[in-house]
Order: sequence, then structure tokens, then C-alpha cells
Amino acid sequence: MLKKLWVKTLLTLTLSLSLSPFSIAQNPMKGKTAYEIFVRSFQDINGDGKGDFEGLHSRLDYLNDGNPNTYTDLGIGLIWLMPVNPSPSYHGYDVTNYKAVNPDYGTMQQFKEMLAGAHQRGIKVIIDLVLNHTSTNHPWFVKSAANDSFYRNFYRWENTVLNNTGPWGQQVWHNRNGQYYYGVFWSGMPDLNYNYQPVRDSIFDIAKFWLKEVGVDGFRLDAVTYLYEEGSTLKHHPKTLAFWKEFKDSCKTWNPNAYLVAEVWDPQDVIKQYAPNFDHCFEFGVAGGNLTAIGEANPNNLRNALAYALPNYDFATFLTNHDQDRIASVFGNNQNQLKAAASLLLTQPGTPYLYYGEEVSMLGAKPDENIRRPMQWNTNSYSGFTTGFPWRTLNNNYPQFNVATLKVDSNSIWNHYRKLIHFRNSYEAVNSGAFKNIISTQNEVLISHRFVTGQDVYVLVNTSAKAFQNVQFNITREDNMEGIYWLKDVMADSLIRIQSGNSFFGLNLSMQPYQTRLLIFENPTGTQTLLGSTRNLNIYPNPASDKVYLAYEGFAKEVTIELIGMDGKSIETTQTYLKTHEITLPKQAGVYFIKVVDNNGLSAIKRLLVQ
Ligand SMILES: [Ca+2]
Ligand SMILES: [Ca+2]
Repeated sequence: MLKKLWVKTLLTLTLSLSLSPFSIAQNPMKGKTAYEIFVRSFQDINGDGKGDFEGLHSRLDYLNDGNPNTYTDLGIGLIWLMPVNPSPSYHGYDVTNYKAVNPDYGTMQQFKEMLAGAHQRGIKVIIDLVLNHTSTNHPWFVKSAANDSFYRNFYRWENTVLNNTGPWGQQVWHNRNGQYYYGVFWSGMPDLNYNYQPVRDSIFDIAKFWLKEVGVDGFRLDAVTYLYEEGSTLKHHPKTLAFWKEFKDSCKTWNPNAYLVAEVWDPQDVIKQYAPNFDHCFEFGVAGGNLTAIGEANPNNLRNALAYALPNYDFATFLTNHDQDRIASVFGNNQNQLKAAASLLLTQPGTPYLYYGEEVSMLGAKPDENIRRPMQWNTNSYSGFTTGFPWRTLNNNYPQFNVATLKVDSNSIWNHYRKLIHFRNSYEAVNSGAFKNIISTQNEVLISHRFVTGQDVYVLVNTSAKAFQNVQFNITREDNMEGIYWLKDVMADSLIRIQSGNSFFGLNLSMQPYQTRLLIFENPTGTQTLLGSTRNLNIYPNPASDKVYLAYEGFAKEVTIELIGMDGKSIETTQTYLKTHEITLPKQAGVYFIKVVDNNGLSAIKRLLVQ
């Protein structure tokens, strides 16, 4: 098992030696793993059957307990809350007041307390802003429909129904008292008229309110392609793109670290046009590539999507979101396929977004309510989501697929997610380094080289149900050093030995169906340049009971670790090539010593208090 201490040590070291090859260092969410939450379905505290801010607050430790030395949380660094504004609908994508919170979820004070709790744990929080349209119950629309002189032009009105239909052929002009207003999605969501300056002013004021007065870290921006319509141009109007540029610039003025992620559900050449106006767009091409890679045992779509996006823009990735059938339903709850899909998501470039419950294989297929069901926490009634009656029934698989049950099964999908997220969080090469697709003898196995200077990680994911005995591929080393190298296989916690006389290595590995291998390139025997010149032995925790973890740097590859008692007698000796080591401690409390010696005779000794 990967140990955080070891990872931190290695990371500190490599960070000091390298700069990211990307220009994305400025991205405020660089390196983070994100989690999309439907507040109504996450955790209910007051027993009314609807999730709320206090419920979410009580579950923050599940996402990230804020302690970098624990490994039992999910390791999430950013949460996206689906709309929290008041709304007549269960989902909230038709807002009636942009500067308030939905009373179903609690008060603004409770929202702010939850936000503070998240920030204490190092979790950033962004909220969904739905700015293309409002609810017909929004006071702006009510006044507009009543012909109020100021609000009339907040929406687009025509005296007669126009015969143009919407982008997907739908009716977009809706009757209200014999006049017609434009609503691209449906009659309950009238589009705002962005050609009217007071609308734009109001929208900027809303963004400023949330960033400056409330203190959220940014926004997920819904349906960003539809703001302006003129004639037959109903999407991607040049004014729409110009608006978002201005919006981004303004948000960064109010908070330089504000983060904007946009929904541009379009082909990649369209995403490319929008990308400069946001920190991220969701990469629907890569997301689709993840699904076809596993569904069709063919990673080519994914390879192509990454090849297009990577040189052009930074992006956010996912498997499925709140608008799509859940991944567990897509793959018939095949746990091996679901693990492989998670492996793709959490080892690929881009900021990955989990959809809540994905980590416990929550099921869900359209209609939308069924993909937004209550979270599956435990085996209690209603899975611990509520003590009352839930707003929507739970999936009937919750007795087997819930956090509490899967947490104690080391091979579960939940632990697969947890390990991968912590792995990703720990390696700059994986969370924000460069990506190179490695060609092998098996097209079904996606092999990625993720790297920054001084840190090389190779990820192998078998996208198929077939086992392969001989997956052959080459890896290269720029430092061109001769010697014995080791690849640490993190998932298997084992080492693969390779030897070379030049910078080119041929590897030949087996892959089980849907297997994931995470291979870290360890440094060659006897060379210490990459490890730094200072020998350093870290013991954690200290004082300790039960177990301690060692991390050491500055030693040659092979080390001998010795546990010594107060009387100076050796209790246990171990030889290892790993850069980290776990020791099970004697039951007897007292002072012990740990000594590390390498095969060049370099050594360090440290005192350990066992409680
Ligand atoms: Ca509630
Ligand atoms: Ca519009």
C-alpha cells in the first residue's frame, strides 16, 4: 500500500527540481480532484427527507478530513454544488432569486458555515450558476410579463409567435397572455435578454455577491453557449463568447483565484473556442472516450480526444454527470469495468470530477430524478441519508453498495477510488504533468506516460475483458544512465526489475482483465543525484503504537532497516528496495531505535517512542 509520507517526501524533492511543463500552473484548482454534489440528495440532517447544508457540512470529513497524514478520506479538493438558489423545481436549474439559498437546503448562515468548514479542510467550493434563463416565478419575469417598464426587456418578447425553432428543432417561443417569450429549454425557463444592459449589470452583480460577500471559490456555469440569440444564430453567438471573456476578467478582479468551469456540451473544436474564457470547460470528448474505451475495449477514441485537447487547452474530465445515465448503470454494475473506468479518469490529464455516489457504484438511468437519488452511506434504513422519508426512493442495491460496507473491503470500488485519488494527489506527474500515449503490442491496453522533470509514472489500464500475457512496450530515460532500475507497481505493491545499458528499456508485462498498473520509475542503484545529497530518515507517527512508517532519502537503492530495543539488541532486520517501509511494532511500550544502512555504508538512526 502506498504511504502518504513517502509520497510527500518524494514529491517535495521533485518539486524542487522541476517546473511543470504546462502553463497551467496558474489554474487555481491545479492538482485537485473534484466532486459534484446534489445537495438535496447528499445528507439530510433535519429529517425532512431533503439533503441540506448542515448535512453536507457533517459529511465533509468523508470527502477530505483536512489532515494530510490520514489516508482514510476520499482526498477531494474541490466540490461543485448543483444549484443552491431558491427554485420551484427539485433540481434548481430555474432560479427565482440569485442572491439567496434554497430554504429546503437551509439558511445563508448555514451555507456560510458549511463553506467555512470546507475551507478549514482545504476543500474549495464552487456553485452552479444558471445564467441563461430564470424561472417564470423569478420576480424579474413576473414584472416583465406584467409589462413593467424597466423589467419588460429583461426577456425577449414578440407579439406573434415566430416560426423559428430551437437548436434541436424544439419550440422556443412560449405564449403568455397572447404574447410570446423566448425559452430555449422549455416554457418554465425563459431566456434572459443579454442585449439589455440592466441584465448584464445584474448578472455581474450576482457573481460579485457570491465571490466577495459570500466567499465561494468560483462557479460552474450552466449552458454557456446559449446566452445571445439573433436571427438564426441561437448558439455560439460571437457576443456570447465576448460576454464570457468580460465575465471571467471581472471575476478575477473580484478574486484572482476565482475558478470558472463551463458546460460546453459540444464537439472539441467548439470547446476550443470557449476554452480561453474559462479556467476549464468540461471535456465531453474525453468523457465519452472514457466510456467507449471500457464499453468497447478500445481506447482509440480516448487517445484521439486527448491528442486534440492537450495541445489546445486545459480542461475538466469526468465519467458521467447529473445529466447522464450513471456509469454503474452504463456498465451493468460490472465492478471490474467500473474500476478500470475510474483508473482512466483519475490518471488522465485534466481536473477529474466524480459525480457523488460514483465511488459506491450508485445506479441510475434517465429520467433525471433517477440519476440524482439519495447518497448511499450505510446499511441503515434509507442508507443513512435521512431519518425521515426521502424525497426520492433509494436504489435497491444500497445494502451492498454503500460507503460503510465498501470502506472495510480493501478490494472494493470505493477503496479503488480512494487509492487512486490519493495517488493522483501525491504525484505532480499524474495530477498536472505531461501525458504521452505509449504504443504497445496490445491496443486494448492504454499505456500513459505521465511526467514532470524527475518524476516518471507509467499507467497501464486494460480496457478489455481479456487477459494478456505479453504486453510489450518501450520506455525511455532522458538521463541516459546505465544500471538497474526499478518500477514500483503501486497497486500490487511490488517491484519490477529492469536493466539497461542505454536509455531505452523494453518491458514485457502481463495484464489481467481490466487490470490497472501504476508504475513509478525508481532511481538506479548507486546514483544519488536525483535523491539529493542529504540523507534523511523520517518516522511517522512518533510516538507510535501498532505501526510506524519510514521514509528515507539520500540512501543508495538497497537498504537494511533495523529495529533496535532500548537494550541495544536487534529486534528485527529487513532489506528492501522500496523508498518507504512499514514496521509492525512490539506490544511493549518504551524507547526503541530505528537504523537504516545502505550498501554504500551510509546510515541514519532515529529514536522512536512506542506507547
Ligand atoms: Ca433537510
Ligand atoms: Ca439565451
